[in-house]
Amino acid sequence: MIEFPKNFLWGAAASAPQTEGHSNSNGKSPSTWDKWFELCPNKFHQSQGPETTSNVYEMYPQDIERMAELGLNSYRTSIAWTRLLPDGYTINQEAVDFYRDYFTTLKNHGVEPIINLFHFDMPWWLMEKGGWETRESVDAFSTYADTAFHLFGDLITKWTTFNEPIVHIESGYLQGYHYPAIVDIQKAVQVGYHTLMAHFKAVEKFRASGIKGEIGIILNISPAYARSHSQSDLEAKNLADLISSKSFLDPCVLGEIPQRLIKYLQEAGLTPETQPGDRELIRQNPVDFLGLNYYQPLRVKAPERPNFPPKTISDIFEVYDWPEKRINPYRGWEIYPEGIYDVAKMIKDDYHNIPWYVSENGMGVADELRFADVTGMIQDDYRIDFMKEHLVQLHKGISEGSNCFGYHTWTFVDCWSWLNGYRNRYGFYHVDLAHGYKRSVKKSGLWFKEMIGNRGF
Ligand code: BGP
Repeated sequence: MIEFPKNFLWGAAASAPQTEGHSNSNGKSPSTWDKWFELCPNKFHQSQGPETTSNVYEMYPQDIERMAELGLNSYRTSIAWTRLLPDGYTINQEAVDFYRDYFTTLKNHGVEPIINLFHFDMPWWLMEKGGWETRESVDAFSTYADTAFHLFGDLITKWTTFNEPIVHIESGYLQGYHYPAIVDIQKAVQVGYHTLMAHFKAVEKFRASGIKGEIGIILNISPAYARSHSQSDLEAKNLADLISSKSFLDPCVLGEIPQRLIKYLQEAGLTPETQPGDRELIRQNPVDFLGLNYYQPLRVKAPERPNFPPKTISDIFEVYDWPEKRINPYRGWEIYPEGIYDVAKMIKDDYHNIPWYVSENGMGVADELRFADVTGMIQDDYRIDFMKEHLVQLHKGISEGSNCFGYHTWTFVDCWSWLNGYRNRYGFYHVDLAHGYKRSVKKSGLWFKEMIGNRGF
């Protein structure tokens, strides 16, 4: 039996654009996702777009009852910037009423809301001006953040600024997965820098507001593991960690962008445009806590043909296909529970053991209805095994002193997944798109309930 601490947060995570639906109505303006879908629906799995997500906009009261029924004591979702401030400064009263009631209902059911401000959903009006490429985005985001703090600050005690900020940088400007889907390393660096500054401006606004509560950031941490102990593979591993993890972890927790990263960008001629006072802003606004999303490790090797200055990520490090890896074939991600222990240890040893929680962990599987039993319940034992294995490793990290205060899975009800639509399902509840988004609990949901009741298994 492994037992987790009392007051441990048990819950699930989601985001506004992936669950709410109603993305082109109720006063909301388009995000890049809404517009990209309108322009290129064929890019999206089965042409499933952001308008048709799980209809949480209407169904949140029943979903929250389901959360309470499973014993969740916390839930993370996001506010849609484009719903709250459709043009960037005018408040949409219908959005205020919706979010206030959503968050109040969560609290009334004993489910603490953890509220995030940006989950890949850049407003289209701002994207037309260059999005995170322009310094204007930093002020626009801090205006939005400040508005949210004042409108909902009496209901929320845990805020986060960004979910996985490295993803919109890499996916949008290096890998072609998110709008604008270009490959331009210079722009990627500038977008990254402005995102970072937007985070810090929002934290500064939060501190200035005097609102009670804590503020953090949610980062996807895929620890890098080198193919071999050769100097070039180890160098690739260090650069991978520097770019994908430390680029945000160090400034957000330690108050400084790593010197090694600054030097690397200088030598490559990739230094972003900055403003006087930026360094001080970073230094003075550390986060109170971290949310860390862990799905998979990052296996790396030295590039076959190193290229400096780099034009793409693979000029810096290449992904290594480890022959012994276990894989989730639906999502194509390696399953490596030990990684969560390494993350726990890293936070303890390198980030002064700041309070943190697992803000996402989970397994996306396609065609889950084939695993339904005679009653129709999906027997997702693979998901239970996945959670157990990760919880064992997390427990080990906590036993050795890592300051982890919770575990959230991705996700509660099946949700829409960007370009993959509803192909891979992650939820404790199946969502039947053909029958009014009807929810039905999976075996993993019942297992999670029992596990929460016992504080372990
Ligand atoms: C995380 C994102 C989520 C979610 C999840 C599952 O990186 O924060 O938004 O989508 O991954 O990934 P996917 O939906 O791509 O299968």
